[in-house]
Order: sequence, then structure tokens, then C-alpha cells
Amino acid sequence: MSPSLPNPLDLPDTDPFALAREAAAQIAELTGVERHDIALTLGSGWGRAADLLGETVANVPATDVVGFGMPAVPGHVGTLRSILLPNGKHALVIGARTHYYEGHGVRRVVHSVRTAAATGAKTMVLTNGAGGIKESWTPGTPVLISDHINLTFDSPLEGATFVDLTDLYSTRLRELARTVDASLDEGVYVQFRGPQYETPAEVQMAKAVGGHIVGMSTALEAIAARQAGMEILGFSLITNLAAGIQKTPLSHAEVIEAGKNAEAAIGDLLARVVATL
Ligand code: 8IG
Repeated sequence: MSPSLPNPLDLPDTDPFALAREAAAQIAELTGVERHDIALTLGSGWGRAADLLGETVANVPATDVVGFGMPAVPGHVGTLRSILLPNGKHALVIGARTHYYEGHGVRRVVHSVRTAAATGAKTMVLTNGAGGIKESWTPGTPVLISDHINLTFDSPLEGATFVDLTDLYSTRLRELARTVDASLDEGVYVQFRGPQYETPAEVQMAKAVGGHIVGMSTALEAIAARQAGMEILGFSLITNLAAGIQKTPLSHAEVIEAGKNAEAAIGDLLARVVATL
């Protein structure tokens, strides 16, 4: 898509589900893979996993697919990668996440998830880098997401669309993940709007309402994935302790560094988990 054209998702008459089906048809055309079985969104620190999952069949710049915007970080075009898993299934790896804090609205945030569903994917693996509230989690610890609290107070659902969110982060898939690594801890993910990190008081609030992980993604995507009928597996890489839990200020550089150090281990973990799905 040319950067000079408006994103159709920003136009009031666009049906986001019809656009997701259009995007899925383009992915089938561009990758030569008719249907995908599993989709993964790889967040901060998780990128290495793509190389370990299986054989890359095609790697398409996300901007070639309708509804996917230009990257937030210029020069870093996200890709949609089709991977043939050792078990013969096809995985779609989404390396182009639109964050809520970019301010383009929720339709853009969840377009990749809706597109993944339209490619045929029945399982959605959502990963992110995040801050930890539990002091036992040292930077570099991967944890399962057991539930979420959506502090954006926004929603991908439009109109009177009443969607049940019980067991949103599938107990079945968490149990499967623990067959690969029995030591995996889990926690409740709290999505803040961002892009600023929390104040220490906000972290205490998140803790008081039952949160264990703080981040800026995933919850809105999980709601859209559930609406689309997918089964969801969520992983956070704890790259830092949340503000005020750790005694030093948070820095993006520190977060990137922790992600890099953990990359090989969590990539291997994720590849092994995906092999069981
Ligand atoms: I990486 O501490 C990462 N992302 N909101 N808070 C929030 N998002 C994050 C954090 C954090 N670390």
C-alpha cells in the first residue's frame, strides 16, 4: 500500500471484517499458502522465535497488505511471515504490531488479529515485553498470561457486541505450555495506554486490583481474537520490574538489552510450545 493513500480502516464506511478478509486473500496470494493454522504476534524480545519455528515459506512486507500501516519506527518495516512447522501446519508470524498509543484507533490495533483469523488461524499466540510486579521475576523471565485487566477502557468491539471473556487465555493452552516448561509462572496482564511507563502509584494500583504484569499491548488484541473465535495463548517476557518495584528508573535501552539477552532462550521455548499446539 502506498504511504500516500489513507488507510481504509480510517474511513468511516470501511467494514473492518471485510477488510481483514481482503488482507487474508492478499496474504494467501503473496505467500502461496492458502490457509494458516496458527498465528503469532511477536513482541519485544520474541523476534528470534520466528527463525526457530520451522521453514520460512514467504516473508512479506506488512505494508504490501491492505490495512497494515506504515511502521511506527521509520526504516523498520514489519513483515508477515509464513512458516511451515515440522508438524506440517502453517504458522503466520506477525512482526508488525500497531500499538494503541500510536493513536490510530483500535481498528488498526486489532487488524492483524482479524486478518490472522481470516487466514484460517484457530490459535492466536500473543507475546509481548512487559514490566513485572512480582519481585521474584528477574528481567528475562518469560511468564504465561492467565487473564487481563484492560485499563485502556477502549474496545475493539463496536455496538452491542457482548462477548464472553471467561478463560480468555486458554487454560488448555497454558497447560500445554507447561508440558514444555513446568516452571512457567503466570500472571494477570494489565494493559495501560502508554506510551509513558507507569508511575509507581499506578503500579501499586495495578497490583491492588490483581495485576502482576504491566504493558501496552495484547489485551485489546485478545478481545478481538476471542470475538473471532480463536483460542489464545499469551506470553510476556518480563524485561524489567515495574516502576517503583525496581529501585532504578526504567529505560528503553535496559528493556531492549534484557530482551536481547533472553532472546535465544525464549525463542527456543516458544518454538517448542508451538510444536505442541
Ligand atoms: I518492555 O514496565 C515494557 N513494556 N506499561 N510498563 C509498561 N509497558 C512496558 C513495561 C513497563 N516494560
